[in-house]
Amino acid sequence: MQNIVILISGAGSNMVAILRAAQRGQWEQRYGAKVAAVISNRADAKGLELAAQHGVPTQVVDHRAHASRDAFDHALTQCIAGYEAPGHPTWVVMAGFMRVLTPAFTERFAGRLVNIHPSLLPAFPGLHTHQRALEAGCKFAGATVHLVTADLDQGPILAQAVSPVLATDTADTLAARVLALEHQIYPRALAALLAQHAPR
Ligand code: NHR
Ligand code: GAR
Repeated sequence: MQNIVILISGAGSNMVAILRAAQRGQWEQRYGAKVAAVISNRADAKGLELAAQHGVPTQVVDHRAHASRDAFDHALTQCIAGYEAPGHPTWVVMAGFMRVLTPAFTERFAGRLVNIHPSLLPAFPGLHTHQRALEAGCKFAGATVHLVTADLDQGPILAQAVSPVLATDTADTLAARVLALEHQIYPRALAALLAQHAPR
């Protein structure tokens, strides 16, 4: 069995897209893969309720309860470790997860830690990507699925999707259009990873 642990901080719409794709695409049958848990660093994340509605166990690891980034990442690692099984790959899938992770964490899960970022990386790493793309006068924007390394938003690119920027766009309208693309490419990119590691 390949376990998937999804990390969220907020609405969880990418998480829902993944949960739906896993059901519809029969990930358990085809890849021996299952979403084992959803972990949020915020107790009030809307995505937690949605995960529960899908029958997925949820956990909260509150970053504010930890004195340092090291302490938070250690607690998060311990929580994820509860869903790891020896000899079975565990994927850690960041879906709107908003805490920068320490090198100790990214190395612990290297090659199995995936993120979706709302820009065409390497353009606009970090926060407020849509506003920055508008201010730069970009005619195209998009989203990137990438492996997470210690260097913020600079790990190997797995998939991208492109959207035109309209003259009438605000950061919100652009974000909504890009988000719809995220929901398409993230499950697809994950399925490709799972297929590569499926028992055969
Ligand atoms: N950590 C590492 N080491 N490498 C990456 O590539 C990471 C990462 C952690 C998160 C996601 C990223 C994004 O897709 C991500 C990639 C949060 C921030 C941030 O500055 C930046 C980039 C991303 C996520 N967070 C603030 C912080 O102090 C908190 C902001 C908030 O809570 O709203 O951690 O965009
Ligand atoms: C998504 O657009 C995701 O790419 C972005 O936040 C949104 C989360 O939405 N991620 C980041 O900005 C990471 N810093 P969701 O919670 O509905 O999936």
